[in-house]
Amino acid sequence: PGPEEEPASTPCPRELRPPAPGRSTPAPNLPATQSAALTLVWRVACVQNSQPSLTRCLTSGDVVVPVANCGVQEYNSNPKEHMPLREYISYWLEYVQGGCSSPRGCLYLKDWHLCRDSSAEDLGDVFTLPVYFSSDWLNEFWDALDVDDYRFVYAGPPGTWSPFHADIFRSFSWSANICGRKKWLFFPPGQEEALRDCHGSLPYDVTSPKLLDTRLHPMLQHSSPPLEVTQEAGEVVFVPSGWHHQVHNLDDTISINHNWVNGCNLANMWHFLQQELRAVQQEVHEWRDSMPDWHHHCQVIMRSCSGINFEEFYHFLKVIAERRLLVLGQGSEAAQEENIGLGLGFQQAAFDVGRLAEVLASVVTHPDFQRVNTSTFSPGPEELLRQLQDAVAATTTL
Ligand SMILES: O=C(O)CCC(=O)C(=O)O
Ligand SMILES: [Fe+2]
Repeated sequence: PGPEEEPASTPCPRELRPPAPGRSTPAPNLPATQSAALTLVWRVACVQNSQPSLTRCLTSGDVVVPVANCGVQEYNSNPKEHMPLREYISYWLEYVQGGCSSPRGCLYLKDWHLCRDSSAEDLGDVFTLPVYFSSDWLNEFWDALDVDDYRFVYAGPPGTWSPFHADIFRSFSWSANICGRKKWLFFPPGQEEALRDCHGSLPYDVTSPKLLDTRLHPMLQHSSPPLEVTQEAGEVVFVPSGWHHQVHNLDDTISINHNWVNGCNLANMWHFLQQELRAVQQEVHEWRDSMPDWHHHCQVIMRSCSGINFEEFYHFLKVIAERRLLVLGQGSEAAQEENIGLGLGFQQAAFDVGRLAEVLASVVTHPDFQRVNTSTFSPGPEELLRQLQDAVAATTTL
């Protein structure tokens, strides 16, 4: 769909249905917005709690933030630079005063790790996380290692936008608008295939008139228009796993965005990692027979392209699994009393262990995982799988 071809506006389900704690049936993997009580509570908490952190950062201005230039395409993304927040804010004012134009281009503060970079001891001092989003294994994993996080702040004037993409590791994301509105264009998993150009590449901008060129985009006639959602100020958008999307800020907009993996999309992540490895293996296929350690090199390349390899995926599973086994080992009452497991309780731990066991059972039988040297892993993959399966058997008999 190009600018002349206005995409059909499909009504968005205005009900937030991410996986709720303790549910054994996962919620549907569909986009949703929430604007009622949850958001109100969250907004109040966010505004109050952000006083000592976000506002302090905004006023201190010395903090250095990542800024993308939306007017310059670099592969299917935008080049980023780092600048003091103060400088970005004066750019922003100048851009708005100039009628949404600036000789410096269209700059977007994005992927700012406010929580990681903040001096706050406790995430709760930065903002309050709604319980619906609290089963968040990526952040739980990084917090346990105290290295990184997948919690971001985005801020930019009208006209700033994020190019077409699906989220890292096929994670969910959620996006909460502190102020301003965003227009989202969503494509269900698989529908991005019809948007590929004749070289097999996905588009950078799905609203570009270039997509109307049938020689360049021969499969476009088979595509459906995107699901279009306008996210109002104060609303939270749930971004389902594997849905490609493109996002445009319609106003001066500040949002908090988290990437998010848990028992409901863990299998999607594992599926994605297998696809990524296959893509790497195809790319370097011609050296398979002549290169010693070809399989190991594929894992190295995969890590640098996708951010993770099979060994690290096992480590991720292990960290979460050990924490859930601890909750189950304490018994339901003790776990609830002590509020271990991020306050999600015994039932959530039982659900998570079931999903971990399913995915780990597939990981240990994968031929490329069997090539990884696991002799120093503690516990080893088979042992961890046995512990998980025992825990599943014990919780299903309760
Ligand atoms: O708000 C944006 O510009 C992009 C957000 C996004 O892609 C996400 O939350 O997954
Ligand atoms: Fe995204």
